[in-house]
Amino acid sequence: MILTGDKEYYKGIGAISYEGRESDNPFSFKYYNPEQIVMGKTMREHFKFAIAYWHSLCGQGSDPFGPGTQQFPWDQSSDPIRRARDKADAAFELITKLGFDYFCFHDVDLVDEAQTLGETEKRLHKIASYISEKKNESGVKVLWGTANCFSNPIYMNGAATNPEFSVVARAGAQIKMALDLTISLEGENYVFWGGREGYMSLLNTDIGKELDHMAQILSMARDYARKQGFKGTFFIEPKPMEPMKHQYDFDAATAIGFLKEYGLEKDFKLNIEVNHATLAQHSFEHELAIAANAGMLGSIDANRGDNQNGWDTDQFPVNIYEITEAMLVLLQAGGLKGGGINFDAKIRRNSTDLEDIFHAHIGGVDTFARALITAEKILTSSELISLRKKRYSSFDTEDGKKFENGDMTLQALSEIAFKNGTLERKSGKQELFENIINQFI
Ligand code: XLS
Ligand code: NI
Ligand code: NI
Repeated sequence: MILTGDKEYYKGIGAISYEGRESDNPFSFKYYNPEQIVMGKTMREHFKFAIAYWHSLCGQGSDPFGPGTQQFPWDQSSDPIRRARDKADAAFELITKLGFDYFCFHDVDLVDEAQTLGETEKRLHKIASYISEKKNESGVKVLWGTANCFSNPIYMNGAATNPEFSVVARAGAQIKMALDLTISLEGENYVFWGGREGYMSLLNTDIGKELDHMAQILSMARDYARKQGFKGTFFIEPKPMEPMKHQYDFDAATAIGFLKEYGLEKDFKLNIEVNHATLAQHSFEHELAIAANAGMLGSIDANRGDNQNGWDTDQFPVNIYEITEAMLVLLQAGGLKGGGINFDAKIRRNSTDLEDIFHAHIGGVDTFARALITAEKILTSSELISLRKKRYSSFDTEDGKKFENGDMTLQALSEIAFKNGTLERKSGKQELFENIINQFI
């Protein structure tokens, strides 16, 4: 069901539906068939696709060299509440035309921040009740909410990790409001992305204090939300840098270590973003695998970087090989723990037609769908898994098993090696594995 406000913003575009790969209609899905079953679940259930409010409805394409190139028709009124409602109308039109079930937002994406916290809170209440109505009418849900504790200049030295207590308190107030907002909109999860939680210079930074403070805020937020009845999962979104030179949630492994150190691992999982993985010099697949191995693969921010650029370009995903490898990890992990696929991606600055946001999402959705179908085939009809299992089969035998179970001393291990004498080499067969992926794409 398409939900428009008083005015239709994306004129001439109807509901996007599955037409199959033979279709030449650019406004159709070629691979994403929401009801198609893959590994026992519909694609719709696997993915839980979400639009990112900030990129799709707010970001007008500004960069360090010039202002935005978009002039959104919902961004015209001089009254902030009117503007926020118009934007919500556009958001729900976009979401329902795409056939998505979810969106993700920062507090200040929904309505502009006011001069005081009190005034901002009033504005948030107003827009939340408007959005609630639209949610009820359309059935669209909130995948996660979050607080933008990085844009306001007051956070230039950090939010939860600011050296100044009054700024930490302000961040706490903002996070509390964003939690209230997320809960009132029945958000399924809540995200922490620590854009300013890190440092520009170690010379003026006390890392120990800052990490303790960050953990303190996360624990307080968890306790508060749970008390309000929030049942969802909290996600940490790792990113190594940008805007800070170094961010504390550097990558999945670092964030997992941090959560365990501070006893937060029961309530928190990870939201893995493709371009953040590549900025950390990892592959997307690697970050997913590390999170999955810890039982913490919560959600995905879908986008891609650019091989020639070293920053977070947040392009829409198109790399079928990269996403196929990712879907292999996802399927083997048994899916995401509570989250979904949020398109934390933006169209290019020179993509200035309103319809471009549709092309972008259709491309991203189809890339994931095609990759999921391919991954299912690889898992169910190729030798990939059995070949990999075979590489480790020596641990299924008596001594190998004993070693794995911790029933062997170093002395005994050494005796086995002496007895074995000269060993034969065993190929890792990487090229064979790689060819299997190509065969099924
Ligand atoms: C920025 C992050 C941000 C988070 C939400 O790089 O991806 O958009 O997803 O604050
Ligand atoms: Ni993100
Ligand atoms: Ni990002």
